[in-house]
Amino acid sequence: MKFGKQPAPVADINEDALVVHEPKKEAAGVKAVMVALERAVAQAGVSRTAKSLLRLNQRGGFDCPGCAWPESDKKRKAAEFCENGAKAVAEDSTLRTAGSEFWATHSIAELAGKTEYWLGNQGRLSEPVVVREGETHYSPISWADAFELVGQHLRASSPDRCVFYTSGRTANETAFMYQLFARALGTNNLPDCSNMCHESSGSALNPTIGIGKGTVSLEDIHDAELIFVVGQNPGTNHPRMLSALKECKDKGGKVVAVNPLPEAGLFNFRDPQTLSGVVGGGTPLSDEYLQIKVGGDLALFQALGHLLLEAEEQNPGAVVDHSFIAAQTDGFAAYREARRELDWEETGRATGLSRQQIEDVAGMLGRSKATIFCWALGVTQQPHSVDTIKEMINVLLLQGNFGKPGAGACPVRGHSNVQGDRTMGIWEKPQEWLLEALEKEFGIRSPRDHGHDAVETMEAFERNEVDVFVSMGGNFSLACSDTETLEAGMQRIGLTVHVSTKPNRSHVVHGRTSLILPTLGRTDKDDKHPRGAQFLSVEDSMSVVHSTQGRLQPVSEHLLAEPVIVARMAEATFGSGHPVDWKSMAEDYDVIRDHISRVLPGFDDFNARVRTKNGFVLPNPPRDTRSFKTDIGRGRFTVSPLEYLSPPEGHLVLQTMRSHDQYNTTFYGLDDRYRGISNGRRVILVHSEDLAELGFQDRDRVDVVSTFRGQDRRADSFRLVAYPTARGCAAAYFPEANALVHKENVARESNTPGFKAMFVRFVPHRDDDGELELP
Ligand SMILES: Nc1nc2c(c(=O)[nH]1)N[C@H]1C(S)=C(S)[C@@H](COP(=O)(O)OP(=O)(O)OC[C@H]3O[C@@H](n4cnc5c(=O)[nH]c(N)nc54)[C@H](O)[C@@H]3O)O[C@H]1N2
Ligand SMILES: Nc1nc2c(c(=O)[nH]1)N[C@H]1C(S)=C(S)[C@@H](COP(=O)(O)OP(=O)(O)OC[C@H]3O[C@@H](n4cnc5c(=O)[nH]c(N)nc54)[C@H](O)[C@@H]3O)O[C@H]1N2
Ligand SMILES: [Mo]
Repeated sequence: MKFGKQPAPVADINEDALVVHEPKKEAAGVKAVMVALERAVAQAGVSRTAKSLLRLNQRGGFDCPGCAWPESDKKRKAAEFCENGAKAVAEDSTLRTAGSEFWATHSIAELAGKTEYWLGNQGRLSEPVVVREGETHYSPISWADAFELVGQHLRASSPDRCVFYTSGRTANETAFMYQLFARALGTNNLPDCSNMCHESSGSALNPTIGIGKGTVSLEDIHDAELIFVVGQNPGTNHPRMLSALKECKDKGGKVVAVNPLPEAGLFNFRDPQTLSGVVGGGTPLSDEYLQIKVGGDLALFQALGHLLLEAEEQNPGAVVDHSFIAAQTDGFAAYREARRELDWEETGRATGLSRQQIEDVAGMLGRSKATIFCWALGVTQQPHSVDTIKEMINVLLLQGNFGKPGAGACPVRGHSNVQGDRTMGIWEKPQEWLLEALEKEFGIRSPRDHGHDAVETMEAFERNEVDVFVSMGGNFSLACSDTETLEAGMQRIGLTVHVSTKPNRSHVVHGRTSLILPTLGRTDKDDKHPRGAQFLSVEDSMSVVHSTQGRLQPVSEHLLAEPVIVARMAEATFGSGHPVDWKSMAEDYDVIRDHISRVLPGFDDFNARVRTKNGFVLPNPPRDTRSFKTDIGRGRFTVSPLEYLSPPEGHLVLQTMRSHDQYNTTFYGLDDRYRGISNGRRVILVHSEDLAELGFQDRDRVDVVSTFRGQDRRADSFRLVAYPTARGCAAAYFPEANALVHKENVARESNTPGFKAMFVRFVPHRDDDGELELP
């Protein structure tokens, strides 16, 4: 293939090169565009960059692999992209490749000593490779032999000992085939990244509003009178959301940010696509900033509910939407009773906020006739996350903020198709109707027992209850909690199969036999089919389903499309005569969509509607008809006891978050620009007064110990950095700190790891000789 010279390889991270600057107070601007273009050109060259960035999020182009924030269907800007979307595209379209030479040069033991930054930057995987028990290096294998190996292992095992993980970049059609494969085999072991992400949102929303998704459209964001942005860092993780917030502000709306960290994107946004954003001062975004303590949101929303009810009592009819509550909901009386009294002292301890601050925000809520709560991982990854989100729903129900313009619940999803994967049936706890529909459509027998979620998968590894682990994208060993336990478990599995685009840590802490199967990415052309080029579809955070089609020449001729890989794994496992026609689906994705249209509600006429200009919106009862399809047919108020995180003496509460230069476990670079941290990642951000109280200084090198129910976990050699976070709270990067998350530290009901709920203490770092290291 004639792509010219490969970009130069990268050096690994040198933590001693850490540089710390003042955090920024504004996001985006021209700098963002410059950084994005520079990175893209370095990885992919000028012509591929031009081709890919111009097709990004355009009609007939491909869906940004960055995040799940929707595109506007009214006006798409010529360059509907953000800095981090462009970086995600550069990652995908890079000209670097990691082929047989790479795997022959580096032993697995050597690769296990590299950071994720180095591994991912080796480039796109370009041919299938295998390592068998006793071997030290991966070596090439033909596709046919690779599939045969998968088939042999799956046939030799029993279905309940096989696990099929999905990362949320997987498109709808692939996801549908993949869950069908698992169920045809006989298991619901379908853990996914959602288990570690917004599972708490689904667990709270299904019983309260009857749907596990958000209830707003992009227009609602524009039209809202008041938007809360809770536990979310949109300037980095959903940069296009800033344009939507700006539009809301331009129309007179107000924004309240709730976050222990003063994230730049919450304060000021310079839209790089408008002149004023380039030369002017930008738009101030948040009208109120509540610097809450980590884990304090349940207390905050209980207090807000209390104050709204109090205001209603003083001025009946002014705040509470009684007719909506009477007609559409259940449980209001019990909720009102539970929120009648409030312990302000305890609320202060839990939130770190003053009564005045909370009253001011309650006043804004009381005056707003159309409110949206947006939230993300700051509220989904704590023991009481499900209760927190239910409490947010209580406050929305109280004012009737469903099914009217500018109002609703907006869990801002992560991976670009994580919501679609769930719609397609990637779930370890499938509902009966889905299993029946699959049986009717395909003549298979679907298993009824619930399968393993992500944390249960790790526990099953530990108990030697897994023979085969198939991973459709993702990087499970670093994404989940308790890294050491997880990696030890993963190495006991008989066969691990990774369908991937880039080398990652999970490839080098593999099962006894391990396959890496390279696949096409979002930007790649998928045209090796009897009926020509095929396209796929995705669903965004606001339930809009639309097509996605890459246009770039793949970097290697040995890549297969994901639906083809699933079909061939299934054929190798089931042999001929299986009731499902895998081959037709792999050859023509319309066949998959026809099946989907008969199995899943809301997908009638899928093939025609996905070809329309803006795709189509899935049914959403709270949004469409103000109705709630819960078991009682009504929206449900709930009562939760107050809960927050109280660390033992000498400990802080540690949250983990993303830098501005990473995509989950993939690192684009080493510049967390808005927070002012660059070149190093093993840092812990701590308030300067907490540092002083604990007897440490800025830049001290420490080992970190987390404690959970008397059991410690440890991660060595981090730098403490004085940072204006909320008191009593600390922050570190995901995934460096995942080793500190005890496997049993999870959210109740959703079983999501407590990635933002660790109790940690610091001990001065000792080097290998036991010498105390001087900072
Ligand atoms: N560029 C880029 N984009 C991404 C991703 C990426 O890695 N890079 N990842 C994608 C994925 S999969 C997801 S799920 C999303 C994640 O999007 P986010 O949820 O924005 O991700 P995090 O970096 O985990 O940031 C969590 C925020 O919550 C705050 N927080 C922590 N604890 C608390 C708390 O107790 N209360 C409150 N109120 N706030 C708290 C943190 O300070 C931080 O600002 O982004 C998606 N988009
Ligand atoms: N401490 C801590 N841990 C966390 C979180 C946190 O906030 N804190 N967040 C959690 C969340 S929200 C999530 S979503 C998970 C993420 O967990 P995962 O989804 O498992 O992880 P990623 O890092 O997104 O996966 C990256 C890998 O996906 C592969 N890949 C990329 N694009 C494609 C593609 O198009 N096809 C295929 N087949 N493979 C592809 C590449 O090989 C790359 O190495 O992590 C969770 N873990
Ligand atoms: Mo996520």
